[in-house]
Amino acid sequence: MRILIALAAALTVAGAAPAQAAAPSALAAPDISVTNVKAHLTQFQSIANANGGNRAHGRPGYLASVNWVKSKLDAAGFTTRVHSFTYGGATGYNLIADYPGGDANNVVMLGGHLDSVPAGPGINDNGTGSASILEVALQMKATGFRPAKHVRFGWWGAEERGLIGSAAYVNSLSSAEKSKIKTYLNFDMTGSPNPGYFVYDAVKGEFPAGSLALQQRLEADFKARNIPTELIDVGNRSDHRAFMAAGIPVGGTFTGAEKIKTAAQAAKWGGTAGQAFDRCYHRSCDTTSNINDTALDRNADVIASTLWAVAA
Ligand code: DPN
Ligand code: ZN
Repeated sequence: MRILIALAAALTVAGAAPAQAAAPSALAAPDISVTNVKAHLTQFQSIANANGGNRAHGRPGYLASVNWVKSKLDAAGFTTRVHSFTYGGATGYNLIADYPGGDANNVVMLGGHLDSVPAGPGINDNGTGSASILEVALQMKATGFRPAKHVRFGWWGAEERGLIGSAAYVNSLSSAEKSKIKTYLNFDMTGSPNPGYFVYDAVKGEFPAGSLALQQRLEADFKARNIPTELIDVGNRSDHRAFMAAGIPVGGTFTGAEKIKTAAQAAKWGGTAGQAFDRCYHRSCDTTSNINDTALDRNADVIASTLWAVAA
């Protein structure tokens, strides 16, 4: 028995040799805790409650959201900066956070909008994407991830006013800085209460070359978890637009907004046919009650596994 174990151990070591030769960045992505993501959503809800019920551009709940996310990232060792712009007579803010290290000429960027509409706290739209990329960022540090590429995160202001903050950020970059960004992944509404599992359609969206590989990566990461997906033509409806316009490959996931879930989609994903993916879209009821935990969890895990693969 002992000899067999020793032999098995020797075989295991021999078999493992190629894996050991792989870079540390090839380590498996962490399983993102939905409990942690939901704690961030609770924080956004508290910020809205303390600031007139919303986190909208030009309102105090927006800047409070920026400052809170920034404090979490600063504590984890990210290099953060607030990029200001003006829109509609108010100052807007993007939060940019760089994870130290990696090839500065080869940047992977993840982003989502942090503002809500004035009607409500914006927990699904887009507390979810904001909280999920925040937790993924914190787990990079917690797990000691050392990607070969440089990783940067963006939380965008004034998306709800017409994709203003992300456009201001991209327009603020020199052409040299833009050309260093090789990938932009967008996460806007990832916990819809009657969820679908959508991946941005690179072909129908006429995304820049390189985007199809990102679409396929996201699709594969859902498939690996046995989650069926559909492609969706998101057009110009979120912050990937400015990056697209700059020729940067883009991708993203989405769990649905005002559109109605079909019977075929309900058969595939569960939930309620004939009802919107998010009945509280842009309404005061977009609170912490307006979240499907499974969708939130699955998307957060896909964000992490895609980042670990793309930035490796
Ligand atoms: N951009 C979202 C909003 O803030 O209203 C809605 C949306 C997200 C639509 C992603 C399509 C795709
Ligand atoms: Zn919205």
